Amino acid sequence: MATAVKVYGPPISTAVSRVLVCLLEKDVEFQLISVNMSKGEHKKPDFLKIQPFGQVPAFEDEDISLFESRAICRYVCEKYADKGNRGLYGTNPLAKASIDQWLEAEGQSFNPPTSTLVFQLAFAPKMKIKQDQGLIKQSEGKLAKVLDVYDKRLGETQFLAGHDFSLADLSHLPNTQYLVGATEKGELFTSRKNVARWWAEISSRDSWKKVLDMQKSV
Ligand SMILES: N[C@@H](CCC(=O)N[C@@H](CS)C(=O)NCC(=O)O)C(=O)O
Repeated sequence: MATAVKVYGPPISTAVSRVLVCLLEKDVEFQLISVNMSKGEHKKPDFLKIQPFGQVPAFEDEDISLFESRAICRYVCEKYADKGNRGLYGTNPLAKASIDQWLEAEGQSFNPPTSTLVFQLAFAPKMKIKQDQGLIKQSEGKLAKVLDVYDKRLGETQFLAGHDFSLADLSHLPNTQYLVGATEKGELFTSRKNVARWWAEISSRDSWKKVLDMQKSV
């Protein structure tokens, strides 16, 4: 019998929650293992054996370990192709390439400004770190340009990679949730008609609601 895969890290981490929502979509049993980041557990030698950069998440499936949330999600979709949402990472080369294209757009274009904004606006105040207003303004400008591209695309197709919800959409959930739910920058999303429609749809998936519940229960 297959054992549950292991995810190391707190569910409030954007990268950890990306992996959790993927596992829930794929209906893959998992065990969430706590890593006390305020005590620096993610920088300890034992943890560095599975995540050499000292970041969360780390992931184990039987005797293999992986890091980088998007790589873990791709692995989960391929390894557990027959479980849960079978179309999450496409079922033919073109569908996969289209999903990869938008997944890369998320990682390369969307993530840099949004992760900066999430840190500056949602985490820095709680950590009593001074906000960098210049960086916030610059990131907001970069994000607006990315969202203009998304708004055009989402006026043509229901989801980023086509007619079906995919890993590409899923990967946007963590950062967008913080920006819409915990900062005053949600308007960047809600003021763009097609992006707003897309966000309402992807954020109301049961898998994501379960991740939000996990975040609240920590
Ligand atoms: N690209 C990595 C990013 C991982 C990452 O930045 N994790 C953050 C939490 S969301 C972290 O561990 N920060 C602590 C640190 O860098 O020391 C991924 O997607 O897995």
